Amino acid sequence: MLTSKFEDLLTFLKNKRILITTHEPIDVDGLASGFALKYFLENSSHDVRLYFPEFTRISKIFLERMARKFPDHDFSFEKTCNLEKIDIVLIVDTSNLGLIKSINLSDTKHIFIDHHPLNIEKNTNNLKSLNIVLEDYTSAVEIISEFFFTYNIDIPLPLKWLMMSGIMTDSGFFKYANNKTMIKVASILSDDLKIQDAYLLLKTEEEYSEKMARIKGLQRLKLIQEKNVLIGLSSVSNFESMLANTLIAIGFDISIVISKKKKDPIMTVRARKEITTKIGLHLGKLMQEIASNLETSAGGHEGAASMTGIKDIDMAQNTLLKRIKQIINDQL
Ligand SMILES: [Mn+2]
Repeated sequence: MLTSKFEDLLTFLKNKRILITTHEPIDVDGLASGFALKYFLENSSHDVRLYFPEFTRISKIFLERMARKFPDHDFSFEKTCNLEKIDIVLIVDTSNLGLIKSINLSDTKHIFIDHHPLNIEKNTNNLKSLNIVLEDYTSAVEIISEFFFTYNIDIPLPLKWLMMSGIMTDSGFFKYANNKTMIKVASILSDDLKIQDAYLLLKTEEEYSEKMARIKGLQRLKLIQEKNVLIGLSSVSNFESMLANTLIAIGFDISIVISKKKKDPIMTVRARKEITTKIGLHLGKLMQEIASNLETSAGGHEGAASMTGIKDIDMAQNTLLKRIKQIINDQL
């Protein structure tokens, strides 16, 4: 099945000018997927550009370390892009155009290669039949690695490092891994890529601002109990995902954190696996449903999702809380 999808895509891409990009800011999986796909397509003589406008702090540090470790590998990419010279955009690690803020891709033909639930309503320039969206993959770069395995293309060592790192970060260092993840990992690891070394390359010290955000977020914390389900609400100006994860780590079943950043407010939500399974909650889908009513965009997985571009963030938080309470009361 996957082979025929790949065949269709590669046939379509022949002689086209291709741009690869991902969500912004770019995380390690997006970064790894972009570089790996660019290499694969260049290796089969395609005309490819890679557009990376803005990284997360961790992926920026990671890329600098990779470039130092492998000075001969080509880690080049473009920080600006001219869509006039592009025939098709391949979007990796997201299927939500709302998460690509620096350019407007809605008027350009594009294809998604992603592991999040598909989000393409009102989107006419998406070539739907060519999308490769596989939700049972823990990272996008695992899907990209399938191109190499399918066509028997050797993966250069620097790309193996990128792939391992993408898989490790997106699987929460294997906490959310499934059997397929581990089989893929086994086929990527080699004598010159040891898993403990990959950990070291991703390890970063927490910054002062990050610690402050966590402490302030905990000071503002509000506990809501709905039928023994513990929900934590808080707000920070930055590091909302980190705080949402912290709340789950300290014992909440569900955490909703908002960030009232001046230009682009964000709401992020997390839930424990036991609770999503128990009450049939899919945060990615629920957030998309709420986002479509608020004319904004959202995306994510079963246990983690976020929404951006919200006009009234307090109202969005209340709406989400109300819907979650409703689901809890219906199911428990
Ligand atoms: Mn990903």
